[in-house]
Amino acid sequence: MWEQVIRAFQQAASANRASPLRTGNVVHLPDDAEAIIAGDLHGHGQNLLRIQALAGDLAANPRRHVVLQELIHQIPCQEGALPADGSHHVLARVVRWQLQHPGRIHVILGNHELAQMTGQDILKWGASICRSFTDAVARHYGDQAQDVLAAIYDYFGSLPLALQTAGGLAVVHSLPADRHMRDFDATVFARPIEPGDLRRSGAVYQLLWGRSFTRHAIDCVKKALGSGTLVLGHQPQPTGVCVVDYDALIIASDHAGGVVLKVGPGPAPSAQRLADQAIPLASIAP
Ligand SMILES: [Mn+2]
Repeated sequence: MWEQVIRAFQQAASANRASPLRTGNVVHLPDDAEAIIAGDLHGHGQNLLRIQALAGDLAANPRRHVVLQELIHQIPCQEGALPADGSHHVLARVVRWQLQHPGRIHVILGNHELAQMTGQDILKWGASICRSFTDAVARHYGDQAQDVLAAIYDYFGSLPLALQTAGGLAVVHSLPADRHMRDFDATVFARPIEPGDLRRSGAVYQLLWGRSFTRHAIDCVKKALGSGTLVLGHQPQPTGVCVVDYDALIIASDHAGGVVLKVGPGPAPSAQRLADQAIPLASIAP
């Protein structure tokens, strides 16, 4: 079983790196594509099933693509309630889905995958959620856990930073904080990622960890990507969706009130229009 899992992560990582839709660290969907776009998933297996149900038969719908982000780490909602993290199962299901439909399921990099693969810890209520993930992998894979983790981390390293539709709708996990805008290197979308980009002062770290979503940051990332509207994750959204400005919104897919977007070909809709048309995951039978 572990050999198959390792092989799946290796194959998916190779496919991510060699994707014909990818330029630099951005995936560009074809002109006629329709996209189902999810926010942070955080190991929510039921919501992954709902997204898969909404995506339906991808073989019979060749223009349909799916965009996912922040797959791992189940986040405790109160002190002392760190859940046993089953998110590696959700991750493995996504990777199998990717391999079943080459070039159709796109996962973009989130700060939780970055932290997990680089050993930068994330603490919640004083407990390490990165440790919780490795413990769960160790319990499940025993002696092979280190090899499985190495394959998972290589897969994380293969993930693009953003995805864009032909109409200029871009999906990116987060934006740099205002205090980093002066030194943020926006060429990171187009050039090879260096180890320094992943460290605290690096461009990938800044991009994925910022929380302020200011006008300045939105404009900077839109300009770097050449995009019209940004779909973001990262910030928890109790109602599933939050309009930041006319051209930026946040969605979340990691709880019972989460949503997804379904976007057709054509010019990127406004953030408000996308929010109005967001699909509650609870409305989809898994
Ligand atoms: Mn995040």
